[in-house]
Amino acid sequence: MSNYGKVVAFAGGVGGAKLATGLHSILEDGTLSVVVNTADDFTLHGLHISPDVDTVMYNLAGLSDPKQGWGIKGDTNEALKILDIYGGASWFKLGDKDIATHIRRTQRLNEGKNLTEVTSELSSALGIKTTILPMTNNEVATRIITPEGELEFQDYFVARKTLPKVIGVNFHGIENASATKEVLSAIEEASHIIFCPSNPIVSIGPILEVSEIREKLLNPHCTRVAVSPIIGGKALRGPAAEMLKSLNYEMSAVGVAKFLREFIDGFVMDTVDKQLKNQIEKIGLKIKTLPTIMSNLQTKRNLARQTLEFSDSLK
Ligand code: FO1
Repeated sequence: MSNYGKVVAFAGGVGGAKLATGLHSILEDGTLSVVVNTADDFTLHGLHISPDVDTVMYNLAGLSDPKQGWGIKGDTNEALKILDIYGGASWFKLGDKDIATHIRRTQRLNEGKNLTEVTSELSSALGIKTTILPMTNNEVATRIITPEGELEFQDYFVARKTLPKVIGVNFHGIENASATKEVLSAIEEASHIIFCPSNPIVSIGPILEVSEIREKLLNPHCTRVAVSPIIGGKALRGPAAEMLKSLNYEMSAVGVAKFLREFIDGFVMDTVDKQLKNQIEKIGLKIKTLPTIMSNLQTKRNLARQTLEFSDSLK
């Protein structure tokens, strides 16, 4: 194992969690911090749900449902069935085991702990040696602007299956969101910053909109590399490609590179996109083409190692 010093990864949901798992599995204990989007967080059944934090946490703990990428493997929906009988919301599939995480998180928040402290308690209890850091302890809520009006993120993403056309995106509360001291010191101490292949608009976007994080990234002291979530013009999962298009970016790795250009030095994209290399080099980024589909632990580890080697080569 080479020594990469301290590494910070930015991640949102499923794709981000996969590369975070690869990094977690090849780096020495305690050297990786994963800064996670919390703008998808919401309250349901009186419980504080942090979907992206949990997706990263379950993946790093080896507990994640391999098919969905989110939730806990082997989980059941018995509680939801009873909630449905009572007339409670059942559109957001909270598994029986998963509900324990939301109950405990909500309880500890109500007892006065902040989201960073509670996340640390939960992930330590699951035996995770990597630091999982919510991007902020303040409330931020992604709202999707559509022709029928503004939709809450999970309403758009899960209840409406990403079908409404996206006209714009708004991160409610972002102006008042402070970066935590834990996130700022992790960035200050990092030798490498890796942008995992998460939706650039609604997963990485909110992290970059936290002003103190943004400022730190714009005044870099280390190398910053992003991995494209768009392969051959499509996202493996979710609406990233369509969102880029509706916000006037190319619906390809080029659109992702342009969206992130001021925050990164290097860009990793899939080998199927190698013909886009010149276009991205023209915007001043160094490029590496690699197989980026992560279907098992070995491919997650390979992409993590090759991305860090590339980042190291940019020093
Ligand atoms: N995604 C879905 O597509 N349908 C669901 O019912 C759903 C439930 C769910 C429960 C807990 C959790 O942590 C995640 C869950 N997700 C579900 C995933 C989540 O909506 C997305 O992965 C993110 O918010 C987008 O990054």
